Amino acid sequence: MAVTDMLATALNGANIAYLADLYAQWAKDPKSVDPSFDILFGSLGDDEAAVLQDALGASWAPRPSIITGEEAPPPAKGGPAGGLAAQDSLAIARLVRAYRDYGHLEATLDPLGLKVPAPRVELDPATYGFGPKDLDREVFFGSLIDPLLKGKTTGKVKDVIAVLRAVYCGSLGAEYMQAATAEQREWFRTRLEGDNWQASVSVEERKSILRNLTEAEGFEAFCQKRYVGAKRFGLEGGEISIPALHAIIDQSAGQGVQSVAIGMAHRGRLNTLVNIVRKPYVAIFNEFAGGSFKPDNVDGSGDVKYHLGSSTDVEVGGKPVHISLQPNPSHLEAVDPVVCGKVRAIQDDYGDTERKTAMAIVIHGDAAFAGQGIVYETFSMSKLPGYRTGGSIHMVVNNQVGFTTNPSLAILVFTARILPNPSMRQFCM
Ligand SMILES: Cc1ncc(C[n+]2csc(CCOP(=O)(O)OP(=O)(O)O)c2C)c(N)n1
Repeated sequence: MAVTDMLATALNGANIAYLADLYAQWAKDPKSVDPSFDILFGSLGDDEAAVLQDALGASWAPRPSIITGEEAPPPAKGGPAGGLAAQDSLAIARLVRAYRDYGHLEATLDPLGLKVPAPRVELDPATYGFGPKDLDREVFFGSLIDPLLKGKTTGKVKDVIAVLRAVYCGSLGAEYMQAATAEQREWFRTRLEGDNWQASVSVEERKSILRNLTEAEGFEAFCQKRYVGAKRFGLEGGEISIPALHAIIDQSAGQGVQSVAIGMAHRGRLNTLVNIVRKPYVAIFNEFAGGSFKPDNVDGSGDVKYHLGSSTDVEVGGKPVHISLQPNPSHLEAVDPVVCGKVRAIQDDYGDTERKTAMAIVIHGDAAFAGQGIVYETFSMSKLPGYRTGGSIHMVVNNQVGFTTNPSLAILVFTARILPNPSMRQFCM
């Protein structure tokens, strides 16, 4: 049986006392248990291991051994109770783990409400033995969800669920448990569950976001009214990407980035050009009228305004930063490796082996991201010594349209392409 299946079947409440005993034995000597349990315990995540550890009680407390049949000493005072409470603890650990794994699948990510996420059996408390009447029951969860419940070690099942839903099932979804290292997973977890990030936006920052958003929306509204019917690949619905780009550039400049190279296809390019790369409005509007702002910059003839690039020097927080948007042909995502290559060249030029002075921001359309193999090829190159750039920021602008592809079909293409194993596909979707 696969280790994951063993976990699912063996770690149920009825087995907790036996498993906790076996786990203690294994912790002392991994070879003293059946090899299948050696594999099982070795593969446990931090959450399950912590609960088994808690189920054992304090390390100094005398306790019975189910396995050796030794006489049971009196129950230890304080700490987690045995029996039913231990079953609850294990069940709540599995529920917490399920929210970290699958919570994003019930996140309300569609502002139009076209796609309402179906309830997942993994997130149903009943799956873990908590029926409607059990939700008010106090359970012991130790430090499992610190600091979500403000350092508490016990609480009601419904309160645990409420804080988990607030983090994982709101308008922000986070899928991170498949990250390769425990350090990466913990980085995401502490930020999502630890930081009070929803409240940490100051009034000044909110005003700045509103200003950037208004500029982005104002530009789209003006073009729509002034150039009716003109092909412009508007950013409608994705205007938030403009304040997001400002935030990313501000943050990066604060950490020493001197050059930001942006790559994107046509959607939102005009808005990015005026609001991020500061291309003069007059230039864009001249191009709408059929003119060319810098004819010498355009190779060949007849290239269109939503293919063109531009660059500028700005000051961010008192530091000079060069921002460039690379031109892109009609071929979606073709610019991705180009922008990463440019960043690498700048770093080499600066003699920057730490790869901290230049950074790529690659903006994708939702359908193009799912369908174009060049995206994955570019990701793969990030690990090659001759090509790595120290990390790029990838932003997917999901306007819920992919030409003739609707978003749910785009996701199918995406999962089928990169996750050929059906069980993993299930995990991702
Ligand atoms: C390589 C390539 N394949 C197909 C097309 C045709 N095409 C143009 S736009 C588009 C849909 C893009 O959808 P999405 O990535 O969601 O971007 P958006 O809808 O925001 O423009 C397609 C398939 C193309 N331009 N380039």
